[in-house]
Amino acid sequence: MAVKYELIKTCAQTGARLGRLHTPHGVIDTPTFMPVGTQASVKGISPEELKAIGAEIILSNTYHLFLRPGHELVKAAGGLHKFMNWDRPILTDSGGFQVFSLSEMRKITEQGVEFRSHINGDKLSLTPESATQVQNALGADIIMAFDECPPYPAEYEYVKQSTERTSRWAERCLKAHGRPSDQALFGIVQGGMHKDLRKQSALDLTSLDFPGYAMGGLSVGEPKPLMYEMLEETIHLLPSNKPRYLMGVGSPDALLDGSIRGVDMFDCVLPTRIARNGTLMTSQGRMVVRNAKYSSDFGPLDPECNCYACQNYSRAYIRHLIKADEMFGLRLTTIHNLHFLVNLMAQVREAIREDRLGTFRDQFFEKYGMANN
Ligand code: PRF
Ligand code: ZN
Repeated sequence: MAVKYELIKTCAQTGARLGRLHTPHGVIDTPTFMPVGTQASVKGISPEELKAIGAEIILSNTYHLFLRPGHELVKAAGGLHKFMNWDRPILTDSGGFQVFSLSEMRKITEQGVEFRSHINGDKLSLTPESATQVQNALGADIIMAFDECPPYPAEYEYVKQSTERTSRWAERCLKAHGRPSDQALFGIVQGGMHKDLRKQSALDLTSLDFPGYAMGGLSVGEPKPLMYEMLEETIHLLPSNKPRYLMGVGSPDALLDGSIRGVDMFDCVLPTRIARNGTLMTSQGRMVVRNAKYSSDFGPLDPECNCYACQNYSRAYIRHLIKADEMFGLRLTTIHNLHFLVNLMAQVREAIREDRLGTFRDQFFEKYGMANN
């Protein structure tokens, strides 16, 4: 078994899980937030900086690396860890989501997905077998089954067909998996916004005995309460001795409310994406440092933060850098936002340890603001 999940305790106040995930490249404390490094790089940030931030695992994308530079090249470099000089755990998403959101002219069949590259228009395909083989070549510690994430909203009949196909694809991924001893293949529960389909998907996938499970198809434009309803419907069907990953979710409020519902792993482009347009997550809520009101503010981005950016630079300086199109400004905002979420998860774990995650959540929301996420 490539990964081993160790449940340390559950929070008496909320039921959230404190755990440790053991992988070939080290241990991850859970619940955890995974910064996204789509193209084998967390945009603008070096692996050394990621370590200083406290990131324990990063996510990369099969779809992007398959298109460019190609998995054979990454394999020839000695695998993704070596290629990008990151020696901690990596998770690769299967491409089953990116192919639907990025590629053009895609066609889904029982076999897989045919599409045109968003880079050069080449006609390509991904199947459960090839997506798994590509991930075997990349060499991440955790790899994901090739799934279809149906759009929201979608017709019941379509979601039913899609979800059943995703279960059949999951079985094909398991069969094609060439490195089960050092790469853990996680199954992905789908089912759209339909409770019966979610349940069936969870049953199908758990019968296949994956070393971990993800909840996919959520945070695709549905209202948050509906997302939590679907999450609650599914999560108790998953084995408690294996990790649970909520895909593509990472706003501060969702990290708290997801942890409370038993999620162990999260990923999201939100902190890095908004950082690149000058928006910060701070202990007081969101802040747009480009705004004129910060032009002579010599205080740190967040007075409660001890990240590299807040320890050394002022709002006025960072605002100036961004206005002047200096890359360093966006590196600093990225460092801060990632630190904010990584540190938030450390606080979540501490609160679980002390059976007070519910109280912590309410205090956080009070300060950060509900509408601000
Ligand atoms: N499937 C995969 N990756 C994903 C998703 C999914 O459903 C989502 C949905 N939020 C994000 N990333 N494979
Ligand atoms: Zn900071």
